[in-house]
Amino acid sequence: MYRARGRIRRWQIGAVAGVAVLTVGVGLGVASAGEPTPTVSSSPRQDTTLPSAPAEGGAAEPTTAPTTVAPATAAPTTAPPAEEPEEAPNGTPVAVNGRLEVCGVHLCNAAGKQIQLRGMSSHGIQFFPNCVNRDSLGALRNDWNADFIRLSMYAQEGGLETDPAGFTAKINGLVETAGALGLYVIVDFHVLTPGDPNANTALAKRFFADVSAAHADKDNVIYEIANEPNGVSWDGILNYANQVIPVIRKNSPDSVVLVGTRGFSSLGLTDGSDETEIVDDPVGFANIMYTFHFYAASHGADRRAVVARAATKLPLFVSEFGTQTFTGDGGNDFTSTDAWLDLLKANKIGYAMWSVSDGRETNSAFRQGTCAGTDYEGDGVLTDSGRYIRSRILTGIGAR
Ligand code: IDC
Repeated sequence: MYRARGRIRRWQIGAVAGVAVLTVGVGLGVASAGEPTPTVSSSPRQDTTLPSAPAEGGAAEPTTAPTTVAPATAAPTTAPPAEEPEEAPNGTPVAVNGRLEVCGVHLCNAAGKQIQLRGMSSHGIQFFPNCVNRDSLGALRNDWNADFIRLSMYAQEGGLETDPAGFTAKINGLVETAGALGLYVIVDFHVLTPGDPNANTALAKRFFADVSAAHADKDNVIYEIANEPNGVSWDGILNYANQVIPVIRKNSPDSVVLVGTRGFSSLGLTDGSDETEIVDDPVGFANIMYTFHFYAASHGADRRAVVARAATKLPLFVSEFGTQTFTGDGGNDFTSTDAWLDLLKANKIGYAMWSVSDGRETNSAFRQGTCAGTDYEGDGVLTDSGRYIRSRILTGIGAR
């Protein structure tokens, strides 16, 4: 279990490079979705150091900048071997921030400080089974300075329903891999078609019972119970949430849970509604956040105004956005995306871009063919949207 060991200062990063961690190999040459062949290894592996701090506002500010990057061959000197596999590596997002909690309309770290988590969403795990692995997650952490990965487990379209045991094992392995790297994970139950999550309640209960049992005492797991409800009322979403959340909370009582909103997680806007239906009738559990999704070439200033207003009343999390139209393809609109990310930064709303994949659509952050290899670092493997979001996550200030 990857528990945070408390608040680690940025300048301590590098002191314990080369720790032994329990790693679960996944996505290594797995040819078809649903047939994961995780290999567990307890052999020490080198953990590279981080270039800078994780979640904005989360790390204690250093009094001195990190000075050295430990060589890849550095041996651990101070780490207690028996305990190390249970700890997030020093300086990583989970080590720095620990267990998260919803505080008012924000997300707070274990020290009670408001933080904005910045990360990436996978594409459908069944569509790109090889793109999320230790190498790509290592690049997200080390080379992008990302705080988390969202694992999109489609219910349909060749996803979970076709092989519940296999896909659940795959997700569990990836949660372990992310935890060993000190990354947070959003486990996304990706409902899309059909849009009424009540059509998938039994599958969701089983999935979340298994996943939350496997990771009950970890600090790094966030649960997203319904990606984009559509064609369903807020009452219908509440009905589903009231059945699924207790399943998760039975195993992991303090976990943060993200709830999809009406109209493809538009806070109801796509259906001609807005956030007031949620404010008037919120989910009746603690540590809940509501998701809002945008695709920057389709959604502009009018929706930003609603999000700015809703952010004063509801804990929001942008668990998915794109730089293109809602088709996930076509030209990128980086001007609109800039405006969105500035709004999210101003309100400390966490975000994940769709997607960690190497397909033909413009949402793919990696160039075609990247996921067949092991090299995910630098600009060279990235598409236009990939270069853009890496820069935004790295700086957090709008430069690119
Ligand atoms: C898209 C994928 C595309 C896939 C389609 C249907 O990019 O390859 O064929 O889903 O599975 C969403 C959804 C997300 C969509 C994405 C882009 O959450 O699954 O991915 N999008 O269309 N909501 C708005 C946009």
